[in-house]
Amino acid sequence: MTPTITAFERSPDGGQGLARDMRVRWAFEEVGQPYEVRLLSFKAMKEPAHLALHPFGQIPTYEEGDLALFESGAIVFHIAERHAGLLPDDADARASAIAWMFAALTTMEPPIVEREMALILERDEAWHERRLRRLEESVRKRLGELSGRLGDADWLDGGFSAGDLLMVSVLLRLKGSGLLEEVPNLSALRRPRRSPPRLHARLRRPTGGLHRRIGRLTKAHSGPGEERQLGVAGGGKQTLRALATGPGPNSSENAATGRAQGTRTEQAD
Ligand SMILES: N[C@@H](CCC(=O)N[C@@H](CS)C(=O)NCC(=O)O)C(=O)O
Repeated sequence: MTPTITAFERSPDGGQGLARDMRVRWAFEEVGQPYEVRLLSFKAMKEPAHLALHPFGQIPTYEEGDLALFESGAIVFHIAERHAGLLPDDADARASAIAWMFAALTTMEPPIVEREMALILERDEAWHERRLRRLEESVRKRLGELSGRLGDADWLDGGFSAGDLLMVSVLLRLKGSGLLEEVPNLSALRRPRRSPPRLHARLRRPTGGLHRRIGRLTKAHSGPGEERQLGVAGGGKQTLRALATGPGPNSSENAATGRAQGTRTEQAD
């Protein structure tokens, strides 16, 4: 059965792909699992039908048969458990990758989101500048610590995992802040691409290409040619490459086969 997730009908980020459905879409793309997206208005998110799926009236949710999940981390974890490619088989390495998933969501994301919220909600307050500086220091501290641990490694702990995926999706929220660019091994937004790709390469590609691609997934689809499954044939890294740089020879983007993903129910965000 094809899982269905929910996403904003009209995303507050104007289609930059910063909402939390993006990490779930990315996980699906990595493992080559087709999925469908149901777009919701803010009103619909607070109505009983959606509250039955998500107690806090938010996105994303995940439905597959009788299973309904909420919390983007739990959804990515579920996908990673059901498919190869996002968590190592070795028990210790798997536990460590899961620790990085938690680190992304409970250590890195909160100060980043708090800063974002201050920018959105507190701009007119007399104390805004002072608080913003303090919040930015909290973000800088965490970025510095993360940077120290990553060092020169490709990924946070061994090979690419759901921990890296969530970490990147969280760090992307700093896009445009300038904070990420202060940390060379995390940002490298202007660095030449390295091979093999490092974590910062993932950061660069999503901001340059993946975001646009994800943004396209949430735009109104105008014709049958747009009804396609992105990247499913390519598998993990090829999928991301396909998403980031355009359809490659192995990408199913041109194949127009399989079920519609990013269906006609999706509208501009
Ligand atoms: N911890 C939750 C947070 C979910 C969340 O904050 N979703 C946002 C979109 S990124 C949302 O639905 N906001 C609308 C609202 O809270 O009313 C997760 O990771 O899924």
